[in-house]
Parts: sequence; structure tokens; C-alpha cells
Amino acid sequence: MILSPLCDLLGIKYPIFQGGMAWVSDATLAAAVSEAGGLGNIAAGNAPPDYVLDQIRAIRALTDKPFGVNIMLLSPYTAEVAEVVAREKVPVVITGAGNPSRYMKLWEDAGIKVIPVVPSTGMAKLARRAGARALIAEGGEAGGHVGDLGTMPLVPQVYDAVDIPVIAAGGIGDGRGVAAAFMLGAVGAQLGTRFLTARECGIHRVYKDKILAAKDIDTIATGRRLGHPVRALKTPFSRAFFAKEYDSSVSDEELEAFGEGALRLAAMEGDTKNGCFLAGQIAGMIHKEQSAREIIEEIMSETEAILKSAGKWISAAPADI
Ligand code: TUI
Repeated sequence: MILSPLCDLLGIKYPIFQGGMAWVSDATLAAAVSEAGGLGNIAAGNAPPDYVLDQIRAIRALTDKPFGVNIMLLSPYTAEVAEVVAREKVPVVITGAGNPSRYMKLWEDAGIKVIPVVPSTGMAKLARRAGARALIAEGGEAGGHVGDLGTMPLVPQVYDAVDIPVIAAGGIGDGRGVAAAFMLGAVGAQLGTRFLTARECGIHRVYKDKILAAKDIDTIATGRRLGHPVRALKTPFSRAFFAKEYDSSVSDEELEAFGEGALRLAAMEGDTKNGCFLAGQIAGMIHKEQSAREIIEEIMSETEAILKSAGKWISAAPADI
């Protein structure tokens, strides 16, 4: 049994979050994760407030365990979604892709525990000052919108910068990654890509098959020019986007327009030509479909075995080097 302060803070059994993934993590997936003892998260993405309210009602019908709502701060509906989660008093809000400071008091007054995703120590300190209860330090190995630093350098630096619990994310796919996250100072881990092939994940069959077939070098981060790089599987879409990005005759507006709707086309339609299949660098480690419960229990038993055997590195001087 792994004892983490994160479990006490949130009332969960395992210190594992399922990352919020636009068009992917709905009430069904999030409920399965929460029922299995992790923290399931509904992704608001770019969706309107009505959708988010429906999903909150849906998850409450499926589980009485804690859950979170992931709010993507670049969404045009952020202010309205912020109000919905406050009115609904959801247990946890996770923010991404921006500075959540302006909404923190609203959420805090509603008794919500706010856990922002941060890509740097600067944003970590800012979020801490604004009232964050914990932080998710997400490295650039993650899928979706990514920062510059890798998880290995980011997590310990964020740990040193703040006095609240830190959860590691980005590049974590199994118990080895979770154990490593603990070694870096984290109290838990958030995984997104690993849950794409969960049985309860309702994405298109094509998306799951692409993840199952992916190799280590099959993801690419595009969109740096627009200020929000996004990691996805290499597909005709991402290669075309990458080419346009380095073509000075293509304006930023054209580039933005080219990407519009691509997440939905991947997740809902499995459109291999025009879809953007977000995935992290651990996609190459996923070889089977499992239930959310199997995923979480497998990860936790791997983590426990690794941590139990970690003493082997200090038990005796190496015999022969
Ligand atoms: O947000 C994510 N991952 C995402 S969001 C997304 S949808 C999207 N659509 C269009 C453009 C961009 C994204 C797909 N995947 N992860 C959490 C995350 N947050 N990663 C990095 C950050 C982040 C970046 C900058 C957090 C704060 C931040 O602050 C910058 C500032 O100064 O505001």
C-alpha cells in the first residue's frame, strides 16, 4: 500500500490522476477512474458550459467518489465554465494552458480544491500565491499542450520552489514512471495517454489502434510558432501542420484555422488525414486495452514493487566494477 499525502488531501485511494483530455475524458472515463480509486477528471476543453454541467451531473450519477473538472484556460468559455464548476461545488478543479489566478477566489469560496498544471517554477509560485492546494508539474513529454522543460528537470525544481504538494505529469506511462515521480519529490502522478486505451474511454477505434501501434519516436510537438506547442502522433495532419509552421507565406491566422476542429476529428471520427491525435511520448509503451481499474491496479503494484526493491542500490558496495 502506497501512502501519499495526496490521498489524504483528496480522499482517494491511489495517488493517480487521469489527465483531462479534450474530446476524450468524459464522465464515463472519469467515473471509471474515480471508482477504481484514482482521481478521474472531466475535460471541459473548448466545450460550452451546458456540456460541462451535463458531464458533472453524469459523473455524479455514476460515482460518489471524488472527481475533478479540467479547465483549459484558452477556451472561449472559460469564464462561464468557471461559474458552473463553482455553482456545482465540484471537489477538484485542475487548470491548464494558462494562469488561473483570476478564478481562484471564486473556486476557493466554493470549497473547491484547485490544482493548476504548471510548466515552470514561475507559474508554480504564482499559482501557489493565488491559493493553489497542490500543483501538477507537467513536462514536455506529455501529450497535448506542452511547456519547454522535461519532467525530470521540472518536478524537482517546482518541488523546491513551493511548499505545497507536487504531482508529476508528462512521460509517465507505468509504475516505473510513478516510482520515479516519487523520487523527484512528487506525491503522485497524472497520466493521460495511458488512459486512451482504457475500455471505458469512448474515443474512436482508429485512435486506440494508433496508440497501440505507436513507437517511441511517433509523436511530434507542433505549433511552437503560435505560442502553444501541442504534442500529437505523427500523422498527415501533424506533418502538414509542421511544414506550414516553417512556411513564412502561411500567416498565423491561417495556421490557427488549419488546426481548428482537428481534435474532434481524431477523437470522434478517427479521421487519419485531418485529425490531430494528441498523445505523449509514452504512447510506444502501451500494448493492450485494459479497464481503468486494471490500469490503475497494475501501475500501483508495479510502483510498490519498485519502491520496495529500491534499497538494492544501497545495500552493499558493488562487487566488481
Ligand atoms: O493544457 C494542457 N494540455 C492540453 S490543452 C489542449 S487544448 C488546446 N487547444 C488549442 C491550443 C492549445 C491547447 C490540449 N492539451 N496541459 C496542461 C498544461 N498547461 N501544459 C502546459 C500548461 C501551461 C502553459 C502555460 C500552464 C500555464 C501556462 O502559463 C503561461 C502563462 O503565462 O499564462
